[in-house]
Amino acid sequence: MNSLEDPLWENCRLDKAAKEQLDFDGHYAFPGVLNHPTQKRLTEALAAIEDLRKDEARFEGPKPIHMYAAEYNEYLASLVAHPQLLKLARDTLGDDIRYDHTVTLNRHPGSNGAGWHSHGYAEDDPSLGFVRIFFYVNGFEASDSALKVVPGSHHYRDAEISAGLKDEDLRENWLAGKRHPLSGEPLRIEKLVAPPGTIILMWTHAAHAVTSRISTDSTRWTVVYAYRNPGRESGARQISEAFEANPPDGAEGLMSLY
Ligand SMILES: O=C(O)CCC(=O)C(=O)O
Ligand SMILES: [Fe+2]
Repeated sequence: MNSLEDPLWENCRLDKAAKEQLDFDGHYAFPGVLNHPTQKRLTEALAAIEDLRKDEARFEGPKPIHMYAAEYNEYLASLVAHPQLLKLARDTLGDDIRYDHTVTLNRHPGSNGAGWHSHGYAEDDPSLGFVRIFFYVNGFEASDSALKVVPGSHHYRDAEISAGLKDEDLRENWLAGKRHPLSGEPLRIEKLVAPPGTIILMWTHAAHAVTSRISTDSTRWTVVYAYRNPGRESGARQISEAFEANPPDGAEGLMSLY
């Protein structure tokens, strides 16, 4: 299935103001931009990944399946080099980029969410960026598998906000005394909402967490595509040798580590 010509959205552009906001806060949301055909195809692809995960050992490809999701689903693979997605990544990172991973983040009823953490890349070299582009296909409401952020936290480029902290622990152990380096305001926790079809860009060093899935009758369907400037090892990279050797259409030149 080659989907490179099907638009993902009509209007989702990281203009100068949006880029400045992304750089200031560490994240930037485009509420409800994914068009309906894309929402439908993504939901089907993400449900197919969940089906495969029920019997993961049976499959020969790389594991865990949800962290190599593009390698298990043609539609997800086709988006790696979708021109609209690549433009968004290049408007964020500049021209020289590499693909890093496609991870599904589906959250079933009762899922526990995730405590506070950040992710790493080139902590000592701010010229090397790493952006994660989340597709919140059916969105989320406040307090129902909602993404929480700390605007400005990415400026610290701290990859070691220890995984799993609760809000109180983050306040006591990491936020205490820290200020936004540009505004001087104390750092604080913010909870986001996302209508269906929302895309959120996030610099990888931003502190984030996810609340539990409260809904009892529906899964939150989400997938993240990550891109970075080449230059360092990437601990997050999930690309098998076979996938690198046989990349999706248009992704030639994006797959290598360096
Ligand atoms: O599930 C989410 O919304 C975010 C999960 C997360 O922490 C991540 O992908 O880094
Ligand atoms: Fe995370």
